[in-house]
Amino acid sequence: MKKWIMTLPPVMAAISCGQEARQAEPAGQDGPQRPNVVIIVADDLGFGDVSCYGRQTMPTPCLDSMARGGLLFNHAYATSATSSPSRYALFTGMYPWRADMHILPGDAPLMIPVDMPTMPKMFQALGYRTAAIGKWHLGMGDGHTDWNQEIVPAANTVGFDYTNIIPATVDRVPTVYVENGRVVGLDPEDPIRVRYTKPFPGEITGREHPELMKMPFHHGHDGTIINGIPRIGHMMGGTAALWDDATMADYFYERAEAFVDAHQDEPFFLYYGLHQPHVPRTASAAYAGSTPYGPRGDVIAEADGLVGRMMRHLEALNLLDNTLVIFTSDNGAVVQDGYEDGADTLLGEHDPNGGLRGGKYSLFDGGTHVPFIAYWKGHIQPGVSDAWFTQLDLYASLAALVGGDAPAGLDTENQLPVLLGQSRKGRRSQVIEAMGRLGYMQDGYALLPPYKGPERNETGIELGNLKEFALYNLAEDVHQDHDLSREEPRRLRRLRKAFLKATAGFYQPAVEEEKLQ
Ligand code: NG6
Ligand code: CA
Repeated sequence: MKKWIMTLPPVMAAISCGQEARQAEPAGQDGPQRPNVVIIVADDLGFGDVSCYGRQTMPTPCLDSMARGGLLFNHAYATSATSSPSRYALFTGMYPWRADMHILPGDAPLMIPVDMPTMPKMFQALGYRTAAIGKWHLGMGDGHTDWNQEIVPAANTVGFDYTNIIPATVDRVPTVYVENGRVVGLDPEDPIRVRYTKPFPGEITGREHPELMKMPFHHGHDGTIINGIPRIGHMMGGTAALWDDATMADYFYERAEAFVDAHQDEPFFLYYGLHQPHVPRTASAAYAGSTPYGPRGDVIAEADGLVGRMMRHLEALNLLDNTLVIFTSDNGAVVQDGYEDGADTLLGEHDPNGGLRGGKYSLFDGGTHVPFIAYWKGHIQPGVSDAWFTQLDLYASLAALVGGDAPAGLDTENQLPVLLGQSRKGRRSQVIEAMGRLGYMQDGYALLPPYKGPERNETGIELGNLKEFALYNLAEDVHQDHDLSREEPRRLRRLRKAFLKATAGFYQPAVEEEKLQ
């Protein structure tokens, strides 16, 4: 049985990122107290999609370089197997299921109340300049947004001085950039209308005009066709403001770099949400066709290149030893997520979830077990950590780092020594969430409660809807093949009790109550 302890692969001679992360010196006591913090979150990038985790099928030279100079986490988790809940937890330090978070449509209201404590507000309170650039997916406005006016409340109210974001996902309308609560490039003579209920009269949809699609849909995604790509939802107008899918990577990178440039002399916090490799996958000209994996591979190469560019830029500004850079993904990988882009047929030997069971949407480990690298030159000793770390803890951990405040009562815990590689004793337990279903992990074991529902969804991913409580030893059984619930009844009882306590009232039993005793 494959253990989940992995080592860094040797430097791949043939593939270079153009930047070799320098060896960090041991963490010093008198380092900067207010380092810049950059959190880069990829969208649907799997544990196996990053080659420093040991698989060479999908080369990611820049991430590998970052990992060689930083700390590579073997057991890092998102709270959720989809984007909106996962990002909610990252920013608020609260479990997303407490707020009934789910995948949001593009016209959803802002889901983080304006008076809620957040990680970016914590940075702001200390005088940091803060920005959110790229994928957002936490809603904006009050739920009755007029996209032609200033959007109130804007994403800025979460704690960002500057925002330049896409409202939801690349496959959802409105397909426009929103900068500080205003649609970028909007022509008032051509107002935008958005709705998710039904098509507008005269709208060109994928369902009615498949002949106009450059990228056909496989499931869902039969709404408005924009740039030849059918999306989820319905949109009219706003032609001048529509984003160009193929230049989105550069658009956001340039804003991220400009933000860093503008604030290089003061502490800054940058959340940079990469839109790759979420569907629809449309690589920029420099990466289109650059891998044998079709658009999915191309946009992973692109995302990797963007990380490399950012690292090189920080190095050029001489900021690497004063900037903690974190790279991770919002949830596990999915291959076929709604478009006919060849990702499934071109996969070959590549396993995007790196041997984990399930993937995006799943309660199995592939849903929430994500790539995670922490890099801080001179402060984080390069290496590999087997400690268990969750994105939920970034809020309290970073607050501890910079002397900020994470109020009591949040779910986030201070795990700074783990994040910095000074302790290998990670978090002991975490609730996981996948499409509204809850699971639990404790001391290297995963508990999957029974749930009604299909075994797989349209993506082909196993969702983890089991008939009875199942128990897996993640350390011994990476792929969760052996349910230990009968062999270890006492442990099962213990975890079930802890799970019910941790989720008090939120778990909806799918089996009769007496079976839970
Ligand atoms: C699903 C979409 C999927 C993706 C996902 C959100 C369909 C059939 N599927 O509803 O394509 O957009 O939502 O992904 O429409 S996430 O990573 O942002 O959570
Ligand atoms: Ca995602």
